[in-house]
Amino acid sequence: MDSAAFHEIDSFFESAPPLKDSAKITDKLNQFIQFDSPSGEVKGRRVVCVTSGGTTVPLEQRCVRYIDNFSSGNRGAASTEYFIKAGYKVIFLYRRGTCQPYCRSLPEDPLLECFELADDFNFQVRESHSEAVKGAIRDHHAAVADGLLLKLPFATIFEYLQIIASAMRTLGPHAMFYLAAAVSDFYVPWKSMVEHKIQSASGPLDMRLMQVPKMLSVLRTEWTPKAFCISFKLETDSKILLEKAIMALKKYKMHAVVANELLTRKEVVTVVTDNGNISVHRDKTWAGSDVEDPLIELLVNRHSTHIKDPST
Ligand code: PAZ
Repeated sequence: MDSAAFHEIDSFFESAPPLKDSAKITDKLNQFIQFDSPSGEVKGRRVVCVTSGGTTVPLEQRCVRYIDNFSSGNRGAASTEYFIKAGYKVIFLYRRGTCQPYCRSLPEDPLLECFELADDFNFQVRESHSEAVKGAIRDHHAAVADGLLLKLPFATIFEYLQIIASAMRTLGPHAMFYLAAAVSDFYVPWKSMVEHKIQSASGPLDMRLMQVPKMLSVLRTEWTPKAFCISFKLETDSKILLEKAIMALKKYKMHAVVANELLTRKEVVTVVTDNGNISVHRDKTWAGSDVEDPLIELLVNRHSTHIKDPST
């Protein structure tokens, strides 16, 4: 990376609003990494940082309006469940309000739809949702109690990149980064952002957005050179998808780039690597299947190879 790129990254962090609860987040990360499960099995486990959901770009410091990035968080939540099943500790860095691990089979408003009043004082789970609710509570509690799941929320691009920079510094060579979040490409620097709500009486809005500095190179080469890094590439135009993914693989020296199209992202993804591309499909013979199941299996195997020989 050239010095101009470092300078851009430094000025992004210097001009960002301070991360609320920064010390608490660092403490949580440290405790999570060092935690041994009651059964004593966790020590030396692999760790993955799964990012999920879209980052926002505030347009005002006292933010009323913002630009958003599409991502329901389903990919990140599903992948987290499969990583935990494969024995990983997962730092789930998610956009507030998006899909959560173990809650994918619950309805959109679980509190109101899964529960009913038994009488004036008590409530109970509706029979129709009892298996889904029991499963979600059991699996989620087990993952947290065993020290396998840490959830950290973000909303803005500033929070996302600041938390990721702290997570990087906590993790060692057995770590994986699985960067499924949809991250803003453009932003308004905090110092040039108006404080109060933009007024419509002033006529059409004319606004200049800066490019968010690309952090993937610095992640690979400076922050965690030994970690296994997977980034994602989303496009709506199938004609440019693979070309863009291959470009990202080479430019940012990723170990793999998962390429997906908006409309088919739940059915098929292409894992782009230096040794060729692999299409991963959802198993259509089973209604409850998802593409994250075979995808995580493939990436866990690749991570094992990387741990044995980090130069691969
Ligand atoms: O969150 P979701 O399940 O609705 O979608 C997942 C996804 C399409 C956001 C993800 O697979 C992805 O491609 N993330 C990177 C997006 C990007 O290119 O910025």
